[in-house]
Amino acid sequence: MKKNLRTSNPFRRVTYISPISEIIDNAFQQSQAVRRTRIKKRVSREQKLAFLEKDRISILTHEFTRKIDSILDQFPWVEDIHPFYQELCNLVGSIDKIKQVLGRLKGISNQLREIEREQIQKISDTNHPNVMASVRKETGGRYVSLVKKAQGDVKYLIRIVKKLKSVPDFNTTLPTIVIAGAPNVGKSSLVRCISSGSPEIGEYPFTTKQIVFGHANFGLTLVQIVDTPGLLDRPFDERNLIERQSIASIKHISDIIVYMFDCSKDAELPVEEQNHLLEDISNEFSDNPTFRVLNKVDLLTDEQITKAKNELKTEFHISTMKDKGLEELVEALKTTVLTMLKTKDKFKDVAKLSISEEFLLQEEEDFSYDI
Ligand SMILES: Nc1nc2c(ncn2[C@@H]2O[C@H](COP(=O)(O)OP(=O)(O)OP(=O)(O)O)[C@@H](O)[C@H]2O)c(=O)[nH]1
Ligand SMILES: [Mg+2]
Repeated sequence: MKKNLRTSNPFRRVTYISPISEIIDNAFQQSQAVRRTRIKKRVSREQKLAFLEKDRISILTHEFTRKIDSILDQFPWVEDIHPFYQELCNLVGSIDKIKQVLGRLKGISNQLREIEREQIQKISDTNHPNVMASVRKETGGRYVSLVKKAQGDVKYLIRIVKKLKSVPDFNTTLPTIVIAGAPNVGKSSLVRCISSGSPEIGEYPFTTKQIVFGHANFGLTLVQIVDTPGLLDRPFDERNLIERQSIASIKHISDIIVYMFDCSKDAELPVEEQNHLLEDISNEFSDNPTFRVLNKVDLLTDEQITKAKNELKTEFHISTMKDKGLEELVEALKTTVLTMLKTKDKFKDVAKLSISEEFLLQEEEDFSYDI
């Protein structure tokens, strides 16, 4: 059951993609190692040579196709992967290009087998040892020039995997809370306070450069809490790759957004821009419930907090540093998650797994919202 719940990062199962130069070197080493071939009955010298050269060609073909097929087997079928990982593919490369590259590699693998058939026939058609040896050499030459055409393509796939392999796994059936906001507002600090995640916290902006997942036990279910890199208030086209990861997680994996404001004098982004950023996110990327949270209240006066309430419509006023207001925020998140478990179709499996009916009924009485 656990296995079904997990959507692992499909790029993690790519163990190794050999560069073309390595594929060539390895194939020739293997085929040159064939010095004699096993023939049971007594045959002429020419026939023995023919067997030997055919073996060398077969081993060469096997080594080339084995390595290229292994790339095709390991590389995820990009059309089937979760939209979140698809979007990340498009951030670091392009799904269309990946499909073209994989198609070309498949074509090369097929061509290698066709050439093998042709060349082996040529050896069968001759009795001259010199011709046999030159057919084998010619085969090697044709293979090398064919696979060299894929050099750039294979490098491209290696680059994509390198960039995407470190993206964490996530679980599509667990409720997911994405913590978003401008740089330095305290997103990572909040994730550390309320989940198992332990992202780095820094006094400087853009400390977080990659999405980090933490988990929290909300009693009824586990939830995923996602720390995201800070966003600036600017159009999508102008965003860098780091910011685009945040947007991808808001767009594809969030069920709830916690948007954090920093109104202290150290705020990285003016308050108006923080507010505008939130409007942009809500309009463009998400219909999900969004919690407006003012952090660092320990640095603010009561007047400043009231101003934020009025102007930014902040609903929660916390200090991750002084552990203020966190309980209220978590309780509100729990309530929203509970509603989602009961009403959203996508959580029906996790709901079955983690909630006993009895407990649900009891919870219904405790909470004052309509189903
Ligand atoms: N005074 C005060 N400082 C805080 C509070 N929460 C976080 N900070 C400080 O704010 C700075 C930024 O905190 P982070 O949690 O790294 O902020 P972030 O939003 O994850 O930053 P980026 O990853 O760079 O976008 C750190 O120096 C924290 O110690 C708070 O409630 N009060
Ligand atoms: Mg951070």
